[in-house]
Amino acid sequence: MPNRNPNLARLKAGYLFPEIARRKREFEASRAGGGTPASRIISLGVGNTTEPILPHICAALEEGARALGRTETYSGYMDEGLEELRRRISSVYYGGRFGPDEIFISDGSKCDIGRLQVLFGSEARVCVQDPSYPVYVDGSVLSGAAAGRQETGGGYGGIRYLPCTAANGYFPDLSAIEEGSVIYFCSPNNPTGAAASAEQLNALVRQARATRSFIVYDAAYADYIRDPGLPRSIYEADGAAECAIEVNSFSKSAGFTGVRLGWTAVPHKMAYTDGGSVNADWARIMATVFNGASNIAQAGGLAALDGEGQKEIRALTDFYLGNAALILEVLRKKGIPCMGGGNSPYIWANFAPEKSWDAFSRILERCHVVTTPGAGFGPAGECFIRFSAFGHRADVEEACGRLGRLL
Ligand code: PL4
Repeated sequence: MPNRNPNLARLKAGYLFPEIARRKREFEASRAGGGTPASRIISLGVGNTTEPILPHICAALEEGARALGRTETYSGYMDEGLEELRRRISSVYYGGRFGPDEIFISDGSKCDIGRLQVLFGSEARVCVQDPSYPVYVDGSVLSGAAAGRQETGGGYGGIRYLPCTAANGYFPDLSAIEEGSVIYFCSPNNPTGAAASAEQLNALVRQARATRSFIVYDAAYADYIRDPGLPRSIYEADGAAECAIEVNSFSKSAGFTGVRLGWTAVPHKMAYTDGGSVNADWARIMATVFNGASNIAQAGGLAALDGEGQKEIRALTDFYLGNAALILEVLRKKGIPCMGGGNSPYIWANFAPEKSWDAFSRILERCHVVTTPGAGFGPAGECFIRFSAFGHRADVEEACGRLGRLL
């Protein structure tokens, strides 16, 4: 029988979010036998949208489904995605600077992050913000990036962690980036909520170019940016089109977490050391391992990018930011140092010296509120808790009341 892929053995522990769900189930089971009437568990844990898709975008999804039921409007595989959708993405997010063949439609940004490592192979030097969304590290480990290289400090078997802490304003020391690295960078950041400034992104791009590195920029929360001075895309930095891929999605902006639609921008200007085109390789990979996003989802995506759709995105993200403000307020009243929330749906709260999983358990047991332990996002997340602002308003208010009384 075949051997197990050794990269699977290199993964540390289970994937974060199923582990949280497991601990929640365990807690529910433990109190079920206790006989004490218990309040409902509320989740401020996983970043999963809760509010209905707004009417204009939802009507387009409905029409997209109906179109499949008529001969004259039926469509099958749409491997590369609707050209009009790719044009609108370029226009709305990138000022029209990219042609449709530089925008690749996908079934969500996580899926593309998982596929992107194929571009760089197992020899890639990977840098990640610490803390960061676990898929950058786990996806790289699965692709073998951690297999062939010795740890050179602060890393995870060849993956270099760039600490982002209060001491450095949640922006990493870029001098740690080695020649020829693949740098995963997320802004507004999950989990810290920090949104990088224009100066910071310019510095990141300068360093990437100086070290002949590539940036994989995750802009999944760009639509939460409210500060008009903050960049919404890596391509606002000079020279980024030569060194940066950007992933984004409709998940957190339009509520498409279950619909599944995203995109990746891969500019023609990006070239490897040997001059080969990154765009051509990405087109080849996508043509080989991906069969296109759902036609229905793309109909919804088109609507999300017109005037009415953009208003709905603004309203939906405003709603979640309203939740974030409530959570921030109660934590600050409790004297817990925290950040994020203003340009992001996440609040990053410092419970030091209490360890993350201990704080997670204490909040679950006392308040019946599920959170996400910061240690799950990397070593620099230890002693932090991430609160997600995705939830119905009544639930968030109830959770905030409990945090205020019981924490
Ligand atoms: C739980 C920085 C959430 N099961 O929906 P997608 O694939 O377009 O977006 C996924 C994604 C991409 N980039 C960043 C993200 O934070 C997310 C979603 N993260 C969270 O709570 O951190 C949902 C996590 C989901 C998962 O594993 O992704």
